[in-house]
Amino acid sequence: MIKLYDFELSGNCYKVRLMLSILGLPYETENVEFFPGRQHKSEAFLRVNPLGQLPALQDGDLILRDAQAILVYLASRYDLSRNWYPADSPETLGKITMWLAFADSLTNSISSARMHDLFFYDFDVEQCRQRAHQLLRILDEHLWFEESQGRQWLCTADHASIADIACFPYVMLSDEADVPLIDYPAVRRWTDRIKRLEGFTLMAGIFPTSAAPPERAVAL
Ligand SMILES: N[C@@H](CCC(=O)N[C@@H](CS)C(=O)NCC(=O)O)C(=O)O
Repeated sequence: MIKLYDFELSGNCYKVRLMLSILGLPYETENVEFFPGRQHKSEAFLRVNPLGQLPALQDGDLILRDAQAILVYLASRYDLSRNWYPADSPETLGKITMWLAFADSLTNSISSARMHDLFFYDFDVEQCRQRAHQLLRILDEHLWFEESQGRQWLCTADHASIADIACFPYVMLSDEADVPLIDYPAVRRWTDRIKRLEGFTLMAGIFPTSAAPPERAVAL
Protein backbone atom coordinates (compact mmCIF):
# COMPACT_ATOMS: atom_id res chain seq x y z
CA MET A 1 0.00 0.00 0.00
CA ILE A 2 1.31 3.46 -0.94
CA LYS A 3 1.81 5.71 2.10
CA LEU A 4 1.65 9.51 1.87
CA TYR A 5 3.13 11.62 4.66
CA ASP A 6 0.49 14.27 4.57
CA PHE A 7 -0.84 17.52 6.03
CA GLU A 8 -4.34 18.49 4.88
CA LEU A 9 -3.63 22.22 4.47
CA SER A 10 -0.43 21.75 2.45
CA GLY A 11 -0.80 22.54 -1.25
CA ASN A 12 2.21 20.34 -2.02
CA CYS A 13 0.58 17.36 -0.28
CA TYR A 14 -2.66 18.15 -2.13
CA LYS A 15 -0.81 17.85 -5.49
CA VAL A 16 -0.04 14.26 -4.61
CA ARG A 17 -3.54 13.51 -3.26
CA LEU A 18 -4.98 14.93 -6.49
CA MET A 19 -2.76 12.73 -8.69
CA LEU A 20 -3.51 9.63 -6.59
CA SER A 21 -7.22 10.35 -6.87
CA ILE A 22 -7.08 10.96 -10.64
CA LEU A 23 -5.15 7.72 -11.16
CA GLY A 24 -7.60 5.89 -8.86
CA LEU A 25 -4.79 4.54 -6.65
CA PRO A 26 -5.55 3.35 -3.12
CA TYR A 27 -3.23 4.80 -0.46
CA GLU A 28 -2.94 5.43 3.25
CA THR A 29 -1.87 8.66 4.88
CA GLU A 30 0.28 9.39 7.90
CA ASN A 31 -0.65 12.79 9.24
CA VAL A 32 2.37 14.97 9.99
CA GLU A 33 1.15 17.96 11.98
CA PHE A 34 2.94 20.80 10.21
CA PHE A 35 1.27 23.53 12.23
CA PRO A 36 1.32 24.09 15.13
CA GLY A 37 3.14 20.80 15.95
CA ARG A 38 6.13 21.24 13.55
CA GLN A 39 6.24 17.44 13.31
CA HIS A 40 7.96 17.77 9.90
CA LYS A 41 11.09 18.75 11.87
CA SER A 42 10.79 15.84 14.35
CA GLU A 43 13.54 13.20 14.52
CA ALA A 44 11.10 10.56 13.32
CA PHE A 45 10.11 12.49 10.20
CA LEU A 46 13.68 13.62 9.42
CA ARG A 47 14.48 9.92 9.02
CA VAL A 48 11.87 9.87 6.20
CA ASN A 49 12.87 13.21 4.66
CA PRO A 50 16.11 14.77 5.94
CA LEU A 51 15.00 18.08 4.38
CA GLY A 52 12.12 18.22 6.87
CA GLN A 53 9.57 19.03 4.17
CA LEU A 54 6.20 17.63 3.21
CA PRO A 55 5.13 15.68 1.24
CA ALA A 56 6.98 12.38 1.22
CA LEU A 57 5.74 9.14 -0.25
CA GLN A 58 6.61 5.52 0.44
CA ASP A 59 5.86 2.74 -2.03
CA GLY A 60 7.38 -0.55 -0.92
CA ASP A 61 11.06 0.10 -0.22
CA LEU A 62 11.08 3.36 -2.16
CA ILE A 63 10.84 6.66 -0.27
CA LEU A 64 10.51 9.84 -2.31
CA ARG A 65 10.45 13.50 -1.30
CA ASP A 66 9.43 16.50 -3.42
CA ALA A 67 5.91 16.70 -4.83
CA GLN A 68 7.12 17.05 -8.43
CA ALA A 69 9.37 13.97 -8.17
CA ILE A 70 6.46 12.05 -6.66
CA LEU A 71 4.16 13.03 -9.57
CA VAL A 72 6.79 11.84 -12.08
CA TYR A 73 7.03 8.53 -10.24
CA LEU A 74 3.29 7.93 -9.88
CA ALA A 75 2.51 8.76 -13.51
CA SER A 76 5.46 6.75 -14.89
CA ARG A 77 4.69 3.74 -12.74
CA TYR A 78 0.90 3.64 -12.62
CA ASP A 79 -0.58 5.55 -15.58
CA LEU A 80 -0.76 2.85 -18.23
CA SER A 81 -2.29 5.31 -20.74
CA ARG A 82 0.97 7.35 -20.61
CA ASN A 83 -1.12 10.50 -21.02
CA TRP A 84 -0.04 12.19 -17.78
CA TYR A 85 3.70 11.87 -18.44
CA PRO A 86 4.30 11.08 -22.12
CA ALA A 87 7.88 9.85 -21.81
CA ASP A 88 8.20 9.03 -25.52
CA SER A 89 8.23 12.71 -26.57
CA PRO A 90 11.50 14.52 -25.74
CA GLU A 91 9.91 17.88 -26.51
CA THR A 92 6.95 17.30 -24.19
CA LEU A 93 9.23 15.96 -21.44
CA GLY A 94 11.37 19.09 -21.68
CA LYS A 95 8.28 21.29 -21.38
CA ILE A 96 6.87 19.27 -18.49
CA THR A 97 10.15 19.50 -16.57
CA MET A 98 10.23 23.25 -17.18
CA TRP A 99 6.71 23.68 -15.74
CA LEU A 100 7.46 21.36 -12.80
CA ALA A 101 10.28 23.75 -11.87
CA PHE A 102 7.80 26.62 -12.30
CA ALA A 103 5.49 24.85 -9.81
CA ASP A 104 8.29 24.96 -7.23
CA SER A 105 8.64 28.71 -7.87
CA LEU A 106 4.93 29.03 -7.03
CA THR A 107 5.73 27.29 -3.73
CA ASN A 108 8.50 29.81 -3.05
CA SER A 109 6.23 32.78 -3.69
CA ILE A 110 2.49 32.10 -3.26
CA SER A 111 2.94 29.37 -0.67
CA SER A 112 5.45 31.45 1.29
CA ALA A 113 3.05 34.43 1.39
CA ARG A 114 0.26 32.06 2.49
CA MET A 115 2.46 30.54 5.21
CA HIS A 116 3.24 34.06 6.42
CA ASP A 117 -0.47 34.89 6.68
CA LEU A 118 -1.78 31.53 7.94
CA PHE A 119 1.09 30.09 9.99
CA PHE A 120 3.01 33.26 10.96
CA TYR A 121 6.21 32.38 9.04
CA ASP A 122 8.77 35.18 8.95
CA PHE A 123 8.96 35.76 5.18
CA ASP A 124 9.21 39.04 3.28
CA VAL A 125 5.56 38.84 2.30
CA GLU A 126 5.51 41.81 -0.08
CA GLN A 127 8.44 40.37 -2.04
CA CYS A 128 6.68 36.97 -2.20
CA ARG A 129 3.47 38.60 -3.50
CA GLN A 130 5.38 40.62 -6.10
CA ARG A 131 7.12 37.46 -7.34
CA ALA A 132 3.76 35.63 -7.34
CA HIS A 133 2.26 38.26 -9.66
CA GLN A 134 5.29 38.04 -12.00
CA LEU A 135 4.78 34.27 -12.23
CA LEU A 136 1.01 34.51 -12.70
CA ARG A 137 1.52 36.98 -15.56
CA ILE A 138 3.88 34.53 -17.26
CA LEU A 139 1.41 31.68 -16.71
CA ASP A 140 -1.53 33.73 -17.99
CA GLU A 141 0.30 34.79 -21.17
CA HIS A 142 1.36 31.21 -21.83
CA LEU A 143 -2.15 29.81 -21.34
CA TRP A 144 -3.71 32.61 -23.40
CA PHE A 145 -1.32 31.81 -26.28
CA GLU A 146 -1.96 28.06 -25.98
CA GLU A 147 -5.74 28.65 -26.04
CA SER A 148 -5.37 30.79 -29.17
CA GLN A 149 -3.69 27.75 -30.81
CA GLY A 150 -6.49 25.43 -29.66
CA ARG A 151 -4.50 23.91 -26.81
CA GLN A 152 -6.08 23.46 -23.38
CA TRP A 153 -3.17 22.56 -21.11
CA LEU A 154 0.29 23.76 -20.11
CA CYS A 155 2.36 21.38 -22.25
CA THR A 156 -0.03 19.22 -24.21
CA ALA A 157 -3.01 19.89 -26.49
CA ASP A 158 -5.75 17.46 -25.54
CA HIS A 159 -4.82 15.87 -22.23
CA ALA A 160 -3.59 17.43 -19.00
CA SER A 161 -0.14 16.39 -17.76
CA ILE A 162 1.49 16.23 -14.35
CA ALA A 163 2.69 19.81 -14.98
CA ASP A 164 -0.94 21.05 -14.78
CA ILE A 165 -1.42 19.11 -11.54
CA ALA A 166 1.82 20.51 -10.08
CA CYS A 167 0.99 24.15 -10.84
CA PHE A 168 -2.72 24.06 -9.93
CA PRO A 169 -2.77 23.99 -6.07
CA TYR A 170 -0.88 27.18 -5.23
CA VAL A 171 -2.51 29.09 -8.09
CA MET A 172 -5.83 28.07 -6.55
CA LEU A 173 -4.74 28.91 -2.99
CA SER A 174 -3.45 32.35 -4.01
CA ASP A 175 -6.49 34.06 -2.44
CA GLU A 176 -5.25 32.84 0.96
CA ALA A 177 -1.95 34.59 0.20
CA ASP A 178 -3.74 37.82 -0.72
CA VAL A 179 -2.72 37.38 -4.36
CA PRO A 180 -6.00 37.76 -6.30
CA LEU A 181 -6.44 36.09 -9.71
CA ILE A 182 -8.70 38.81 -11.08
CA ASP A 183 -6.13 40.00 -13.65
CA TYR A 184 -5.43 36.52 -15.01
CA PRO A 185 -8.48 35.36 -17.02
CA ALA A 186 -6.69 32.58 -18.95
CA VAL A 187 -5.42 31.20 -15.64
CA ARG A 188 -8.97 31.18 -14.24
CA ARG A 189 -10.32 29.37 -17.34
CA TRP A 190 -7.52 26.77 -16.99
CA THR A 191 -8.28 26.17 -13.28
CA ASP A 192 -11.93 25.55 -14.22
CA ARG A 193 -10.80 22.97 -16.79
CA ILE A 194 -8.71 21.20 -14.13
CA LYS A 195 -11.68 21.15 -11.75
CA ARG A 196 -13.68 19.25 -14.38
CA LEU A 197 -11.10 16.44 -14.72
CA GLU A 198 -12.30 12.95 -13.86
CA GLY A 199 -11.13 12.02 -10.36
CA PHE A 200 -10.65 15.68 -9.33
CA THR A 201 -10.73 16.09 -5.58
CA LEU A 202 -10.90 19.15 -3.31
CA MET A 203 -8.95 20.40 -0.31
CA ALA A 204 -9.88 22.99 2.32
CA GLY A 205 -9.74 26.38 0.60
CA ILE A 206 -10.32 25.03 -2.94
CA PHE A 207 -13.90 24.97 -4.16
CA PRO A 208 -15.65 23.19 -7.05
CA THR A 209 -16.09 25.14 -10.28
CA SER A 210 -19.39 26.88 -10.90
CA ALA A 211 -18.38 27.92 -14.42
CA ALA A 212 -20.18 26.16 -17.25
CA PRO A 213 -18.00 24.28 -19.74
CA PRO A 214 -17.29 26.45 -22.85
CA GLU A 215 -19.91 24.73 -25.11
CA ARG A 216 -22.69 25.55 -22.63
CA ALA A 217 -21.41 29.06 -22.04
CA VAL A 218 -21.74 29.70 -25.79
CA ALA A 219 -25.27 28.21 -25.90
CA LEU A 220 -26.36 30.51 -23.07
N1 LIG B 1 10.17 21.28 -3.37
C1 LIG B 1 9.35 20.74 -2.33
C2 LIG B 1 8.91 21.84 -1.39
C3 LIG B 1 8.05 21.27 -0.29
C4 LIG B 1 7.67 22.31 0.74
O1 LIG B 1 8.11 23.48 0.74
N2 LIG B 1 6.82 21.86 1.66
C5 LIG B 1 6.39 22.69 2.74
C6 LIG B 1 4.98 22.28 3.14
S1 LIG B 1 3.84 22.65 1.85
C7 LIG B 1 7.33 22.43 3.90
O2 LIG B 1 7.46 21.31 4.34
N3 LIG B 1 7.97 23.48 4.41
C8 LIG B 1 8.82 23.40 5.55
C9 LIG B 1 10.24 23.75 5.24
O3 LIG B 1 10.59 24.02 4.07
O4 LIG B 1 11.03 23.76 6.18
C10 LIG B 1 8.13 20.03 -2.93
O5 LIG B 1 7.66 20.44 -4.00
O6 LIG B 1 7.65 19.05 -2.34
